[in-house]
Amino acid sequence: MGRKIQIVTLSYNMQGKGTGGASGPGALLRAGLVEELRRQGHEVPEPVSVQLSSEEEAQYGGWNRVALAGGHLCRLVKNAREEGSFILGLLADCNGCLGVLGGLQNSPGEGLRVGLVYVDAHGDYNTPDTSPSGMLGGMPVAVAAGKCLPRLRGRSGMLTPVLFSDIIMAGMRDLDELEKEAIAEDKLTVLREDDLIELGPDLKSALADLSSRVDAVYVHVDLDILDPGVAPAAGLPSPGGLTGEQLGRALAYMVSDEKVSALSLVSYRADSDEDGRTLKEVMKAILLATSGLGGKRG
Ligand SMILES: [Mn+2]
Repeated sequence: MGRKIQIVTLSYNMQGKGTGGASGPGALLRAGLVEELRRQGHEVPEPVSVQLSSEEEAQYGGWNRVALAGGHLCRLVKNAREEGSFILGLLADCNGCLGVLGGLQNSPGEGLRVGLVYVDAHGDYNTPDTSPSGMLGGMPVAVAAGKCLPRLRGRSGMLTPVLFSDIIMAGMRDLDELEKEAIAEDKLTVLREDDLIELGPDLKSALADLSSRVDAVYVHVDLDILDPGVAPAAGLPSPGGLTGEQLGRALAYMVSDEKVSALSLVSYRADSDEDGRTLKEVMKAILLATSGLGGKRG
């Protein structure tokens, strides 16, 4: 039994359009993702893409471009939700999580309580005053949680921060010291890599608890959760991690919960995937994940 799946792409990042992680969405579509999803029995309309206007392109630069793109992403997600679609986001990087969260908070209706499952090798929980690098890409969960950069959060369409209690961090293996402290202080739910691989009891109970509290759940996946040994062209490579198959199985379990309304895969750097190995691994993960859509979890 299939679902209506709306693919939403975001091909902009801090470097501009279509390079690095922003090259991933187009490459996944060219590799036949839409056709594969239809073959699984899903109804898949033509993908929709974030497109900045020429005025926006002209002012595009710095962190503001992330906010502009986030606003567009929010509207695309909101529209697709109103049509009853499950959202499959193919996004340049983790900053895109803000626009997806915004779209879910706004639809259907508005002011929905949205939970976040954040699957990433990193915490992305730095604020400008804890970040060792100053990179915005290390902050999106902190922004979503209301700890910093409120303008960016608002421009991305978010009506309210995601509550600490409604955030699950899964599979982190590379954390900065102050970030680790903040995750503990804010009492975010943390799942280990093994919980994902084994679909362990902690994963199942954390998801069930979250799902029972919120109106909708967003599952965000930075593809650097994958082992760089099998997927070197994904995110910010860090030793360890999952195979595409392990990731796909964990995601299939998650999306079989009907509160899960959106799944994004981000930072596939197609332009450095010389042998196409990462593409294969990412496609495997996505198609395993979507095989979990449409059924009800027992
Ligand atoms: Mn990330």
